[in-house]
Amino acid sequence: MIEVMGIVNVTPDSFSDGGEHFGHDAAVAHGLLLERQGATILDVGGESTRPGAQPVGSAEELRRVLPVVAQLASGGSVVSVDTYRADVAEKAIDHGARIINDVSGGLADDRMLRVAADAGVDIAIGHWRGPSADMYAGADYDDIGREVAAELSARVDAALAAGVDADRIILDPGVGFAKSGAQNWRLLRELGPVVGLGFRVLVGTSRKRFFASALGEEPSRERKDLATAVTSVLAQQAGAWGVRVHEAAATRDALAVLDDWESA
Ligand code: PMM
Repeated sequence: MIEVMGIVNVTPDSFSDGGEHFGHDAAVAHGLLLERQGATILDVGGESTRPGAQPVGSAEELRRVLPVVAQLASGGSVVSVDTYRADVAEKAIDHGARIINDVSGGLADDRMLRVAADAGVDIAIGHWRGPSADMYAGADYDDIGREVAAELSARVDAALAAGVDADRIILDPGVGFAKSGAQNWRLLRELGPVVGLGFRVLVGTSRKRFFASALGEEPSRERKDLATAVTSVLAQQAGAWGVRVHEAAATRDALAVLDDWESA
């Protein structure tokens, strides 16, 4: 079965009642819940990278994520840090993170790939064409599967040149990053060129806006999680190594059904 990366957001919503300490405790508790549901990696992030989101700055990001990374890692969880800032990645690694999850693939901070190389950790390199605030400006493709693979391949070259070991590289097609709804669907159908690059492939569809074409404008979380579980199955069939999800139980169940289907 493929890896299930559970999303642990440490953003102001999780601080909304009871203050910061409560926010950190709630995030840790949520991470442990995701593990009980079957998550094998916990992805801790302190800044939203959704379209239109505004950056928070590294001091604030560190304040949000470090205590959560430290507590989950010291309890034995495999922790990744969802950041495009090299200093945040570096400090998170010092606090026990074992994977850098950079949606920009090192493009947002030119020190990132060296941080990954020096620390000898895994790095997930996302397909990215610019910051969240204006990412749709780059949503223009003729042959999306091949273009995304070619751009990821260029980031692989940069990572190798920075000294990252090839077997530390994970590639992510960046669903929702500089892609329209229809382009996301097309990319998921055309994961072959990305998988064909020969690295582990991580796919993040969870609760994303592109489900609106299937589910309508404001589906409930439950419906989005069911849709996410379906795309988790399809991603595994397409050759993915892992999926990144907000809710792990539905995806685990769906993957278990797929395992029985495939092994029968
Ligand atoms: N998407 C988001 C954030 N981090 N990381 C990876 N590796 N892949 C993704 O697709 C990805 C990510 C944005 O979605 P969220 O705000 O729901 O976490």
